[in-house]
Amino acid sequence: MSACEDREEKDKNVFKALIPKNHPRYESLLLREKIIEGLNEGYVAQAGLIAHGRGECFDYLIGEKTIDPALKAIDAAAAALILAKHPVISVNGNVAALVPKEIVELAKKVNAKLEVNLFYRTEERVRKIADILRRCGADEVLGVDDATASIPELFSERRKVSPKGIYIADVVLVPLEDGDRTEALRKMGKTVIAIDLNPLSRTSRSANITIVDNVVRAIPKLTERVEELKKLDREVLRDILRNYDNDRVLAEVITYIMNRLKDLSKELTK
Ligand code: PTJ
Repeated sequence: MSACEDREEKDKNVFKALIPKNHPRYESLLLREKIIEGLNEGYVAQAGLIAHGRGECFDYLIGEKTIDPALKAIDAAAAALILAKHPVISVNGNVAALVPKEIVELAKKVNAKLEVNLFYRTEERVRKIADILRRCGADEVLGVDDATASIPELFSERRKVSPKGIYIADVVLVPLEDGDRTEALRKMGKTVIAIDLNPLSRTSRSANITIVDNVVRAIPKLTERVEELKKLDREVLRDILRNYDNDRVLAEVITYIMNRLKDLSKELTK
């Protein structure tokens, strides 16, 4: 049994023993446990817990499901990744805790490189995350000993990137990102795909394509769409990208939330 399978066993047994299966918030509590476990094992940043809580709040607002605007963004993201020459998937602590196996699977499907890139970078966390990805089947993980290049005009630890990865990438997938790096990557001429539950964040507003959805739903759906869209002509994929308008999609998310809240408020007062 590989260590990745070990993790799955652990999820099934330990977490499920802690949280009663019939708990109405079972799925959500399970995700919390994964983040807490990552913190205890030393690869999730303390701020990762706060980021997760913010994500939970926005997930409530969209009804904890993948909404139509996110599906549009997923299609555009799949097209961009398939068309990319040097796609790279950036991995941080929360992603390693929530979707390690799924992110490796997506990377394989689109021939993308996996690179560990952390806001709260420590060499110990980098190594632990790389180790998790390898145990989940990654052949190569960048950003460990080779984070020798620098993203210009970026002063956080996130500036440290691999010259074989993010530095030369044309398309970068950045789940749970901070706005600064998204803007800096855009300035370098890269196409940035963000996954962020907060449609108002600077990351969401500055990425080329923003999937407003939980990474635990978005990554498997993106892999599924990649499989389907791979069968299409490249010109059709280019059309999907040409017709994609990120501001419009973000506006649709906000409208969706407003309408949902109006409906919920009506229900309470009828
Ligand atoms: O592992 P490190 O050191 O790189 O640190 C990672 C965190 C997440 C702590 C760091 O990047 C950070 O501080 O991020 P922010 O600025 O808090 O932004 C995180 C964004 O991700 C917020 O807008 C959250 O709403 C969103 N978010 C949180 N959980 C999820 C999420 N989006 C999608 N899926 C989630 N599960």
